[in-house]
Amino acid sequence: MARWRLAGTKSFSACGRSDYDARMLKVYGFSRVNEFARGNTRDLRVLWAAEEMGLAYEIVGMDHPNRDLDGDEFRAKNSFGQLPVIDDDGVVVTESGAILLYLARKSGKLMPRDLAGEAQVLRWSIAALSSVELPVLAMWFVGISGGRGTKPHDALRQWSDMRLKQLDGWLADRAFVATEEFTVADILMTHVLSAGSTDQALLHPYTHVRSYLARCMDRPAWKKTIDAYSKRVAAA
Ligand SMILES: N[C@@H](CCC(=O)N[C@@H](CS)C(=O)NCC(=O)O)C(=O)O
Repeated sequence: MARWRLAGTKSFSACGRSDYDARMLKVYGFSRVNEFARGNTRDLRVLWAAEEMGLAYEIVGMDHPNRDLDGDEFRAKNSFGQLPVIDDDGVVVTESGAILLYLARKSGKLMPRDLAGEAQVLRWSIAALSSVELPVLAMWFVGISGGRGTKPHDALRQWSDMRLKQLDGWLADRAFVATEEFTVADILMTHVLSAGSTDQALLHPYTHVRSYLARCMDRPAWKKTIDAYSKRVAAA
């Protein structure tokens, strides 16, 4: 149910049709990005969620090396100049976690409707983006900045390892991280754990984490999302 166009263009190229609907959900995602980031970018979280939810949406393709994210029009939507961003008939939301929670509430999918169930999804969405993503991303960043083998890098490895061990214990008797059903928290946790910025060697000791990842990534909606992304997004 996705259509796409490039930023700055007015008509859509899907099937050669021009069926513009200003009110349709717009997902700003990469159309071109550097080789390392391609396949790992956080717009995939939103695209995966939209696919799971069966939403009709249009992808506005942004060319990162062409500095599409630096333009005034885009900066007015996200002052950090980053993707993903959505524009849902004038409701602009940035931050992948906030976007997924917004779409879940709006669609009534991938999050229970009762307060207690919703609290578990909020809890594990924030855990994915703070308790887990923070140390693994910091470790990656220090590593690529020349810090591999240094004390700060070792400390970040220990911090990451501690969180993954704790997560492994939590997942020992659970199919999904927040509730008995797959939710947006699983999209966030799966993407954090599987992204190129997470050293995959860190996951080796943790069999529950690895089987959880395999279970989530085996979902048809993820396969469809990454397949379409791979065809659409060019490497720079
Ligand atoms: N906390 C943000 C991080 C977004 C982010 O890091 N986006 C990256 C792509 S994965 C980006 O747009 N990078 C381009 C840049 O910073 O120039 C989120 O979760 O949405």
